[in-house]
Amino acid sequence: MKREAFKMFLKPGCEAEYERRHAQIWPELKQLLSENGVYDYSIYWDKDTNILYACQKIKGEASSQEMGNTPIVQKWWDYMADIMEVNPDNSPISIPLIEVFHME
Ligand code: RM4
Repeated sequence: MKREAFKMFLKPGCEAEYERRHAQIWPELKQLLSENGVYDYSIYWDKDTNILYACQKIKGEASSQEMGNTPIVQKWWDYMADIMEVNPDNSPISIPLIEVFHME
């Protein structure tokens, strides 16, 4: 098991919509993430900066951010692109974070 964390960037004024879409996350996306070993996955919003901090555990090889080669992830990224800062392929700009402390 690996722990990964990264930050993404929400467009201003989009927090409610971001939360609404995630409350209705597509079952097929959840299933894909789970089947590929991503679990215990949380995203936190910093209201002062609109930065989204994500943390997840990974039993497999790939993090959620490395699954853009699957149609369902790409479709989700396309869906989310209007409210997030994204790359040209609509993947969210994701900056890896360095773990400096962990306690079980
Ligand atoms: C985020 C972002 C991530 C995805 C989660 C479910 O807004 O799109 O890449 O793994 O949603």
